[in-house]
Amino acid sequence: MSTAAAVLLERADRIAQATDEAGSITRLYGRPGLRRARDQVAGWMRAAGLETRVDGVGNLIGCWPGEGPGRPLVIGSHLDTVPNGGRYDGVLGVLAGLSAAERLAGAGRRLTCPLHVVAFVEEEGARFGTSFLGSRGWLGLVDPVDEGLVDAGGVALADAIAAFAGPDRVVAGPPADYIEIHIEQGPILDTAGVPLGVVDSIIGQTRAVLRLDGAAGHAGTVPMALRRDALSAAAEIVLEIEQLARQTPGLLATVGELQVPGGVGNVVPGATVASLDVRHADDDARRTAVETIRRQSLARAGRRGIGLEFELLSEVPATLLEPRLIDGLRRAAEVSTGMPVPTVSSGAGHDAVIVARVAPAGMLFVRCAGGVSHSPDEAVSAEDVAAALQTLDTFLDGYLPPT
Ligand code: HGY
Ligand code: MN
Ligand code: MN
Repeated sequence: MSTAAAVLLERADRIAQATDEAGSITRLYGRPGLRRARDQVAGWMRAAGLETRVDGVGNLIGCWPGEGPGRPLVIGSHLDTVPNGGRYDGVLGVLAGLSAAERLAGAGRRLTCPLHVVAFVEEEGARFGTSFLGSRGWLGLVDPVDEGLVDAGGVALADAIAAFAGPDRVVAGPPADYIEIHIEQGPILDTAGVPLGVVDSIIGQTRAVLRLDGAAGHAGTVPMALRRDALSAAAEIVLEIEQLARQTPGLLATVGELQVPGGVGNVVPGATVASLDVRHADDDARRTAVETIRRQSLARAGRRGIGLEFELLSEVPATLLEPRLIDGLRRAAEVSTGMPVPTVSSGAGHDAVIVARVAPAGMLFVRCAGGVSHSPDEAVSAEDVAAALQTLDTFLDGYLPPT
């Protein structure tokens, strides 16, 4: 399996070259870098003997037929990245599925059901703010609200979908089972000194945007007492959000983007736009925190005479994965590695949260160095990748026809 792991890592390096920004790994929905990555993976799928198609939002699906018809076993993850992201977030899962399909096809072996390897093309939500567009689109769950979204350049999501979609408008039905292999993106496995873990739950998340509307003015003539400085207000709000999260057990709240549209050094900021990402293992606690943030931010802006629009972009509930698949992956990992296989709750969101709405979903985590992710420093070892591939093959034995 070490050869297959080496091939996977070499392919991940090739995909890392498919980027929208030279010098970084940046593949946003609908952009040329993602198209190149999708084409590259499609080529490897076809070379392996899989039939490929691109669906109505642009996801790539590679199909290996089963002994019989029926709902497929799907192995999937995403090809898009955050800006300046890492080379394994999402890509590892797509390439692991491809690798397993390659071995089956190479041996002329078929599972009892079809095997589909799916490369989702929008999980991060980096361009339009709404996450899991790929897996939601794959299942026909894109709602009209999404399509009204526009990116920073004013391009409507509906237009971006039309330009990136394939000719195939078929929406996937619920798979028989869904498996996603993903780097842990956290320190648990690295700290425990083990290569693999299984995921039992994925915490819920809310994404929102706060738009503050103050008054632009000349930096040299508007007295401090008369200003309606939208950036100073946003700064207070960001610190208040951080304080709430620090004081609330289990709450994670992040303002990852803070923009001053058209901001320049000698103008009092008249407007700011802030992103908001709120997560908690308990949905009620998360929703309460979002409402507290909304109320506190409105009050804070109001005291400064500044308007605030608080727009909810997306909400994904905390998700429990399928016990049968958790056990199956754990057994396969224990057999393959002879090491303990911890059970991990994921703070990161994954396409599995969407697929779990309609089908049994399971996730296998792979150790990443220091738990670092969403960074060019993301790293996995060839040994751990080999362990994951061996685990996947062992797990797939359960889908082979009885001999
Ligand atoms: O934001 C997340 O949790 C995932 O990386 N999209
Ligand atoms: Mn990610
Ligand atoms: Mn990911």
